[in-house]
Amino acid sequence: MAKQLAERPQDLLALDHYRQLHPDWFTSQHMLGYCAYADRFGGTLSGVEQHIPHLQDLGVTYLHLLPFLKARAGENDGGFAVSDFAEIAPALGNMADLKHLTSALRSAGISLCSDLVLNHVADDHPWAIAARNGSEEHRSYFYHYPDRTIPDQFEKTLPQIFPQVAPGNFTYIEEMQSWVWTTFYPYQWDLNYSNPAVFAEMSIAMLHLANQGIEAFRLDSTAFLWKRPGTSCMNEPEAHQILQCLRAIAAIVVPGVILKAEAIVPTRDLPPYLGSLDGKTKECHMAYHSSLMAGAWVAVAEQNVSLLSEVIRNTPELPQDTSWLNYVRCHDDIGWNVLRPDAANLDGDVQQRLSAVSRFYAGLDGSFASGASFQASDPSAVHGTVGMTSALCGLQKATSPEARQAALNRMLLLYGLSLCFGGMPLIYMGDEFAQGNDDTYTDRAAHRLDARWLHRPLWSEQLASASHDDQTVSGQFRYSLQTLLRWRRSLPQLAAPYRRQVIESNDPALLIMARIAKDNAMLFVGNFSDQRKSVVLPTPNALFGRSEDEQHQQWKSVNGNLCGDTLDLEPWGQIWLTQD
Ligand code: OTU
Repeated sequence: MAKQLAERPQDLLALDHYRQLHPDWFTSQHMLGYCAYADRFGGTLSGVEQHIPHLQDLGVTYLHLLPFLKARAGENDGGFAVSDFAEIAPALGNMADLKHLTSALRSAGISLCSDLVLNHVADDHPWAIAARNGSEEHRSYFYHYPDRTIPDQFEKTLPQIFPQVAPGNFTYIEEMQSWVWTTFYPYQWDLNYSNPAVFAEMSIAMLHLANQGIEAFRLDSTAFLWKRPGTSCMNEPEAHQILQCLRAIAAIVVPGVILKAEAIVPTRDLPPYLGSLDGKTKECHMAYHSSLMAGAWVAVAEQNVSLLSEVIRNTPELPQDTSWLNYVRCHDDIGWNVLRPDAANLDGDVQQRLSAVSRFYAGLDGSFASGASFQASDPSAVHGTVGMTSALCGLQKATSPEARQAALNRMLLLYGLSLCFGGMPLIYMGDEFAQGNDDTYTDRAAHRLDARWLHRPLWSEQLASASHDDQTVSGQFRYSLQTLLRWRRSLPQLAAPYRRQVIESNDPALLIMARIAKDNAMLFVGNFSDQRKSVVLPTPNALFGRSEDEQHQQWKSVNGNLCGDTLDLEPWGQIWLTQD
């Protein structure tokens, strides 16, 4: 730690100092994320730099570039099989390019977020090679078993992530005459955090990258860091302790850096990833809210907000200086199974309900969507969904102007919710100009077996330039999205710390969510249906539990039209309201 601190550049020390004085810097309504693969977005790290004006145009302040470190040759899970934490993937550039990129971004007000793949390394990482070559020291970096006894015991309670192309959680490695723990692909070897050397190595990897100007880390697969027989080996207490130690190290050496937990787990399992409410235990600064994301898609499929509202009601209050990471789509599949506990609180059969949603987005049962199913392990699991936002929202199948408008409205509705929810919203590359699926992935050997590549298209220069023309579909979407983005920036009620409340309405397709900053509230009203709706709003006084005799205030819609207390919403429409 001392060595890394001594090497920390002056400008980053200054940033550390500023952020220690403003520990809530990432929670404001001005923060906006953008997520892309470096190669799909800009070709190389320098190519990404060329896109800074595009990011600025959207108001982006945080760029998450998916793994750009040196990865395994051939199949490498989109870079999530890292073979060197201190080297850049040669096709993307080198460390000097990374430094250049981080400082160019910083000058543009954009923080660069890098993945830190904590749970595993590639089978050609020097640690794995040394283990194969007989180094006892390096064998102890991994979990390895001479026969199936212990693996079989664990398998009884372990989930499967890629059951069709990577069944099981262990891989037999000839040279080691052992079964090695591989939760994800067989070429991703799980790290053994019961060996302190592993934690030390990963801490150094983090600090070294932070010193190149990385300002945020997306801690990949955080749920899986500790193994305990008889459990799913997810969310174990020791996994949280590892994250807390990592946070402490970051706080000491690189306090300007934030940690984001990628834990795709049910809402009820999320709070510990953000530390304790009293602030005594600190863990990550941010966490993905995957149930909110999945719940919003359920509402669109079912034209019913019951499950989405339940997720919002179950969303815990945040500890100080922490925030949600909200998103509509990301590079992974939409996993429906995280919704099981929330759905179990409601009427109906959970399995049937989630399976129907999964079928809907695969384009079955007369649906407007053009997605596909992702692998599932057994009949008790529901298939995840792959596909770009625009395809899942029906743009691909739309043949009439009305159908196109409905698709665009659905996309905006999902983005609108993620902008209003509170936390940092993320735009997934291509969504800003309504880019569709990439059906060509099956032509590429390294991608063919993983359907998530359906929604990992190449940056489209053609759509990007079309999006400057509001006569095109891309332009129409971008123009509307940018309007929402502008509204959001102007509304301090939308900063992460303020509380939210779902307001019951008697229409199952209407979501009315209030964001309440002291005595100043805003309302997000979303129509999750293909029917026009008229909505009677509670008065602001009712929202604050005040008597109606008190000073009378009215809602006004953010785009300026006074509307009294009854609203008309077009199909899939949304209205944002503030107090007069
Ligand atoms: C994460 O994924 C990454 O986001 C994936 O892209 C990687 O494949 C994976 O880790 C391995 O590094 O388990 O807690 O599609 O949602 O694998 C997170 C399934 C994970 C992903 C899941 C996810």
